[in-house]
Amino acid sequence: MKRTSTTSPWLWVAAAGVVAVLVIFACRPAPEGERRAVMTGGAVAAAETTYVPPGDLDKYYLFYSGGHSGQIYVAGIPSMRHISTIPVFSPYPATGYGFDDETREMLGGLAWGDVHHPTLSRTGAVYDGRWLFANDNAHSRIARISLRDFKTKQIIGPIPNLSGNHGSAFATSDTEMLLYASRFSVPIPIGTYAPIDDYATEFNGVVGAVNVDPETGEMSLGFQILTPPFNWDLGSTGRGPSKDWALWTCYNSERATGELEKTASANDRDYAIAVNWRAAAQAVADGKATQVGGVDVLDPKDVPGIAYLIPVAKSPHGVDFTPDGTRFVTSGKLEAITTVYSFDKMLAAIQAEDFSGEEDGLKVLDYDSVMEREVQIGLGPLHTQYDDQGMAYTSLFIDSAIAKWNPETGEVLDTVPVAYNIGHLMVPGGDSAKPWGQYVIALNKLSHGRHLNVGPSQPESSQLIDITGEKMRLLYDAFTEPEPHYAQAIPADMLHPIEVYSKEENHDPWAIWDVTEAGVTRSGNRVDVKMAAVRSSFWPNRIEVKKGDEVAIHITNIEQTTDELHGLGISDYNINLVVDPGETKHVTFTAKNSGVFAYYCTNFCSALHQEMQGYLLVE
Ligand code: RUQ
Ligand code: CUA
Repeated sequence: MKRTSTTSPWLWVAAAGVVAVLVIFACRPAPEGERRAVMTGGAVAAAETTYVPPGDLDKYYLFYSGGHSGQIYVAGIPSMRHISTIPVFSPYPATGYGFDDETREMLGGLAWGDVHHPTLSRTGAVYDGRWLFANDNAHSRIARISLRDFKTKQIIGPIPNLSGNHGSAFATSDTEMLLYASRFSVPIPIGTYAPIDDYATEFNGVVGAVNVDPETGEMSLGFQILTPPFNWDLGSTGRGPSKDWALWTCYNSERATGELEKTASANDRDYAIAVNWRAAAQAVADGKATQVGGVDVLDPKDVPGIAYLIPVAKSPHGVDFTPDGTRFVTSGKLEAITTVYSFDKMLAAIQAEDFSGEEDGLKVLDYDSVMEREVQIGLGPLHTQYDDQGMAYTSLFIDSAIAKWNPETGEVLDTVPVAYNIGHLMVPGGDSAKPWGQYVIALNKLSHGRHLNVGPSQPESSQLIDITGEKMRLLYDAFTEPEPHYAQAIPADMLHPIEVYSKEENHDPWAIWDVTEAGVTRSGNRVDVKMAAVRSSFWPNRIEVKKGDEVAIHITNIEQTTDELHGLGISDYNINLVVDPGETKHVTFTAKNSGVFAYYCTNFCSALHQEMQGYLLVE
């Protein structure tokens, strides 16, 4: 469906002006006075608040996305110390991730992903500490990490028909589904060709759902809803009264191609899409979907009532439900307007068929009927989080600040400068029905001058801010592994990770628990090695094979002692396994180079760690 363009030259000039402002402000260092002002609470008081004395532990786990590093980083709050790296979409030699058969297969031959939005599993819209999910913007995948052992257990995708899995992964109230939306529109199924001139009519976006098994967390393909070729951005899942709904905002409702910086800002308003995912799932169950690219796809033209469009301020960057699920908030990046919408009003407008337009079968709800108030909180408003008192915190990219405001009155209560150009912000539980409040973390896009100079690739930075008082108080600047996007945090006492894999739960058929069971068996040119690792030797400590053999090493760390890891590095064969206590791992490879190759333990495990070695002899 083609629409006539409303672009006028002066709008382009206006858009270019805003872009210029963005560029100028993006590089503004904080004046000394400002820097001092944020420390008015006193450096000593701030230090005391963040100091975790030796022997003490942090209060929260912080999980922040590593962007195109493909990883999730774990830190403690309030110390902000980086304590662990969870490899998700990229190999990580430190834990052997991506080197053993199982994780190599899970990565599917891809060497990176682009993690933006980790989401903690929830029950009744409250974090339950079972799983952490994360999206891959680059290859349209979603991963599940178990918080029992902080390891990636499953990667689903590339999800069919989905290009740019950015508006993802968002868990529904009881983690029945993970919802996603396409950032890019393409002709679907992926692999279909259409000329770019047909963008408005032949390209499509999708919003969709991955199902999550309530017991095991296993993800499976759910359904998709066809949308016009808008660029979907961040979303939010409802809770309480709105728990069957989810929303995403879009940019480029103009359906422009090329030079989006100008052309995609022509319209006065963009849209949010409100999706009744429960009604959509029911429509699929009722047989109303068509299979496209191997997924059930619903066309809103044929299935009314599953999705609606809502006008939002120009060039928005996401939507955020309030903890009670009665309101949702969007902000326009190019207009200093944050809009508070009423979920009840949205339902009433749907009931009354209060529509102001239509786009490819999607009815557009009348803006004035759905919104509750417009608030001006600062320049470049992006994302909003909530505390335990019902107050909202919005990141202001252009102002380089966080504003605290009351969503019920629209009153701005406080603003704190950040360094610099904040993207996301995160309050523990701030996207759930139960925010813990206490802190907000500013995930900043630029940090210049806040850390020691390490050359052109400057350190990334996050800032910890105390929100327990009326005024926000900057506490701490923390280095953040690149590329920080969104984060999640959960009280430390809600997680109880295991320390060893118990022998009883290891059902691997190749596992051995006594060094006497170790050995090499051959059948044809296949060689299987049952290997045990225990302080401070490998059993066997020599493996004799012939050039061209297919070799499979099945290694069990037979220790049941905390922190007693062993690694298996094989020189010149690019093999690097790390085996936790009680764990069995497998690596299969072709012995393609003849010679004698040492293998050794990579994790310092005992006084005789250095002696923990062996030889792979390839004849
Ligand atoms: S986006 S700076 Cu990738 Cu989450 Cu908003
Ligand atoms: Cu085992 Cu070092």
